[in-house]
Amino acid sequence: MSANPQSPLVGVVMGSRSDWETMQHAVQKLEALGIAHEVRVVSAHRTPDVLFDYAASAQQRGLRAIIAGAGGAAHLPGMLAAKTAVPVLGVPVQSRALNGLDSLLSIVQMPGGVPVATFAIGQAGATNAALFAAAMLADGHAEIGQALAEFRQRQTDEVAGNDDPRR
Ligand code: RP5
Repeated sequence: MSANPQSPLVGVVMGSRSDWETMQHAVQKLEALGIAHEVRVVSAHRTPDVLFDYAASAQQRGLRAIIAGAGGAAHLPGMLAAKTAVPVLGVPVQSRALNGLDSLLSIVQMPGGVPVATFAIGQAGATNAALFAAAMLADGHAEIGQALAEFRQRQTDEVAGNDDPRR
């Protein structure tokens, strides 16, 4: 559940509670940028009916992006994309068996016609999915565009202000 009382613009879903360690980084970024969001565990394999209901109602509930993280045979992002026109941003969770290569390939190799925007494996992917959602929303939400611009400026300043690796 989102801490933000506004109607959620972004849904963050994951296939298992075990994905939270990765997906919390997407949520942290959404919170930092002041983007209203919700968080749910929705499993393509264990709760397929919940997945269908979630995807079928997403647009009408006002979601403008769904960030979906899953590991292993990671069907969740693709199945969501099959059932909603809301853009799906897929985050491959690092799996124990294959270090997330299985997750990455499961998410990125969608057949032509049902796109899932696929991000890096693990924390970087979760972070970037949230930043990408912010960029998508910036056009219609000036305050999100402003928060994103400020984040990027801080990031630039931090690197520029620490450019001698010996210090
Ligand atoms: C996937 O299986 C989940 O997305 C998770 O990454 C992986 C393992 O799930 P658990 O066995 O930890 O619940 O469905």
